[in-house]
Amino acid sequence: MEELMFITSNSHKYEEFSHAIGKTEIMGKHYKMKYIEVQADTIDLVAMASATQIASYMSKPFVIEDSGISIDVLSGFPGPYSSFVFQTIGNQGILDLMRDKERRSASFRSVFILFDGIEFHKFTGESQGVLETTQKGDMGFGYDPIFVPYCRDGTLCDKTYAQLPIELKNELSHRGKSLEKLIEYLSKE
Ligand code: ITT
Repeated sequence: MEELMFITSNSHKYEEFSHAIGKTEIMGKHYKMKYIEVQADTIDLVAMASATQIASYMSKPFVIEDSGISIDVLSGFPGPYSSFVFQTIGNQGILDLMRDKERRSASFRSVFILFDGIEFHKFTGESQGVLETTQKGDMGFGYDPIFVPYCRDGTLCDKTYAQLPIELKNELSHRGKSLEKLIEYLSKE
């Protein structure tokens, strides 16, 4: 199988991708590039618009991923604006917005788009969890220190994503789930 290019400026995302495909025959390649993201109301639309734009000048197969966190009590904020919000107010800003909020449920969504040279294919994953009241852990990236996921048995984990090594985060995470579907699809090809 040809190398599969993952176009992302985010090395952590690539590392998670790399771990997930590690046990398969898929060969990955990191194409580190920040492309201009179209702003849209959903993560799915942002992902598809970005892939379409890149495919207009890239004829080789590639994948891109768009992801974000949605906080229920804030009506889904920051959702597709997750990157901008992280760069501006960051985790402490989110914790400040959530101060005194009893309802702390949130979810991550990951959307991978595969361009196979002809067509686009979409693979999605979600993970539910709750927001911590303080930042915990130093692994991972972005909102990982404030997000406590649910474990496979349906109980709340006792750790944030930032306290889990990549293998464990991948078992539970939105990206782990979308990657599972991508890998299943590619393995059948
Ligand atoms: P790309 O070059 O792939 O676009 P990016 O980091 O800008 O890299 P996104 O546009 O998909 O990625 O932005 C998603 C933001 O949501 C990201 O910057 C993080 O702040 C946050 N995020 C997404 N997945 C996350 C995860 O697994 N853990 C923590 N934060 C995450």
